[in-house]
Amino acid sequence: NTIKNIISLDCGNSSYRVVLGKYDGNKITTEVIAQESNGMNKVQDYYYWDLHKIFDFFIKSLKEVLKKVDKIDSIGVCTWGVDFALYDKDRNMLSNPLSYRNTIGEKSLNNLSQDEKDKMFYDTGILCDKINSVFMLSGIKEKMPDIFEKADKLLMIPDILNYMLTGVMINEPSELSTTQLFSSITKDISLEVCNKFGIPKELFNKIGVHGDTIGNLLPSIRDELGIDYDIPVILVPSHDTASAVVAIPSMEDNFAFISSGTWSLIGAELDEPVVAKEVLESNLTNELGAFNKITILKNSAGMFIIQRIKKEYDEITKRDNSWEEINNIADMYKGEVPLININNIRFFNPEHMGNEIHNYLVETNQYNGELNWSVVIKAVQESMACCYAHTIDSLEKVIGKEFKEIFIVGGGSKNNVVNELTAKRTGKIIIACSKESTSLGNIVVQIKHFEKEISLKDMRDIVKKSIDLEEYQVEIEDNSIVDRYSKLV
Ligand code: LFR
Repeated sequence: NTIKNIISLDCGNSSYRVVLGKYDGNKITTEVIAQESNGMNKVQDYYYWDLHKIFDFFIKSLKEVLKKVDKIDSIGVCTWGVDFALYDKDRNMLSNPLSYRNTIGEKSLNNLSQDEKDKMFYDTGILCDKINSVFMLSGIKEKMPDIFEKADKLLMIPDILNYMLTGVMINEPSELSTTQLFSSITKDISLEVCNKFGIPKELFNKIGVHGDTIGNLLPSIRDELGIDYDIPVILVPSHDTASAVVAIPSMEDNFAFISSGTWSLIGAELDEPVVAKEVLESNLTNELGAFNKITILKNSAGMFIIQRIKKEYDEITKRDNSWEEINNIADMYKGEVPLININNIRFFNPEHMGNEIHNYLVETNQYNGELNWSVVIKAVQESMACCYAHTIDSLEKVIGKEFKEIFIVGGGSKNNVVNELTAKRTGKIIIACSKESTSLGNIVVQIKHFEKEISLKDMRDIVKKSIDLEEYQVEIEDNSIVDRYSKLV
């Protein structure tokens, strides 16, 4: 068997990376070739992403890959959800993509009545959420009418990178489902939602099929890389959550997962969306996963809060503290566990996270005194685990299945304190998978280009052979803390 060298370009909110996967016909070994931190740039009133910089990094990293292997066999792109850029008729990007942490779209969401929000859910299977692209688009329409009027095509973040690589404009379906302009029920653009917000459906391109080739690397990029053969760019599930879920080595249907990164996506994989009142009431949403599967999940704040705290604490202590040190600080606190609703809007993008949490704890009489980092970090860790337990409980009710185990994937799966607390609060077996699950999922889907008959189950079988799992299991004694958390949300 010859080895296939498969590349994942994986771009998260906190960092982006290029991963080389070597597939030998049986399993995949992965190597992170290069990684850089990502972040929004604030210019005047808005937060933007710098896609050109990310693209440049990708090309440089491909050069690094070519120092290690003779040939690159294929490439796939995945990134975070909801953000996009608009292109004019001449295919020029009209503005750098805005970040979903802008508030520009909030007004059009706040203007909706509960009935209107419910209708949008019943049309699309997607819960109305302030970050969904439909609201950002309405905001652009109102606040940046020139841009909106010139817009001819809309590309989501991974679609932009695919376009930069191949010159082909296509929309990938799992990423599209984060817009709420696409229905997970009909698996097509929702005319109802487009019409409601005056968004022309013509903005969308052809919707791609997972495993198909989008196009080959542009000749100019081939020249720059110094190669004389075609490299196909494959359409993988390019929403990072969808790719990460592919890399869950469960042999069961409808398994539960937490995809842990900047965000925590707490959910289960299903064959069909559940479009019912209970889903709405539990704040769950039916996103599209790989190969038309559904990932029913809650989109919760994740490591973002603790990452912000670490940054603030690093600034005060004027050093780069390790995660272990951060965890040890929390351990120093021995009093009653303080809790915050991690999804409270206050913690979405505050000026100073530590102060915001501290103030909240003081206001809710859970703490008095000066800002105490032990208390703050402890509150976040415990509240995350409680949020997971609370959400898994509603998920079990909604889909009528009790889970024995929960798979954790993504960068956050290496936080053993949160993993252990999650085991304690849920009473389930927690199985931590790969830190690079998104890339692994991206890579394993590309195998379809070489082995047309491969199924999703076969892909998971390959993943299972390729990674080591770590299990956490803890006896629950008193779990009233989860009830205390449930009262906050
Ligand atoms: C995770 C993720 C979530 C999405 C959020 C914002 O990285 O893609 O699924 O809701 O980022 O885009």
